[in-house]
Amino acid sequence: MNLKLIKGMRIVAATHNPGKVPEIAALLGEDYEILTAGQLNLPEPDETETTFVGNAMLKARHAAELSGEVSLADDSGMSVTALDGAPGIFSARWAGPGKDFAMAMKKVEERLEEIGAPNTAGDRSAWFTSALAVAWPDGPCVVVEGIVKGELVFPPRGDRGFGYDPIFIPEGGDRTFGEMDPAEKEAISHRTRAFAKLRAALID
Ligand code: ITT
Repeated sequence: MNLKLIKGMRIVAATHNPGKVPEIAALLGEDYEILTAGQLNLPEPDETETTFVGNAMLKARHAAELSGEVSLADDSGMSVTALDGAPGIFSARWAGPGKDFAMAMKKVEERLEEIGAPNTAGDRSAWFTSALAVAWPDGPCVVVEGIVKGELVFPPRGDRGFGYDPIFIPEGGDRTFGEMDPAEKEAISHRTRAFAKLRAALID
């Protein structure tokens, strides 16, 4: 069994998040024919696992079984040190069914205020995690994880990217992901770091 991503291969981007699709497409580059879960009308599975890795595998396997194609899923989220890692795997769920990330970012700010965390770098530290899983229709699955550390800033800044990007300043920088153009974010993001590991394992 050849567990490699061969040039020209069709790959399903097993995500229903429109913010992730261009980032996944940019990482895979021109060498693959990319189909999205949306284009294939694949249903969204319930994320019943308790880790990023577990949920990434669940989503990749689900898409591979239903589509019959090699499928790549991302499970990701933002973890806040002072909130014991929340929202973490619940990052999407904090935005509610309406996917309201202005509300989710406000909730993070309010939770920090509730515990009296002052607006200092130490107490505002956070990190993004991306677990990327590739599943083959006949069973095998490869999964990797990447992170980027940073700190939170309120109010949100910038309207680029998606999700929690406007409150996250990556380590060593002074602008949020929401203020960066896509290439700048891609150069350092958790998703890019996970993809580098996937590339090393699966792409010649
Ligand atoms: P799929 O499961 O269909 O891929 P989802 O949005 O439900 O879509 P997740 O369960 O992985 O995906 O939730 C991850 C959430 O974490 C996502 O909705 C964002 O709010 C946030 N997130 C992940 N990566 C991010 C990034 O690069 N920038 C900002 N927010 C991010």
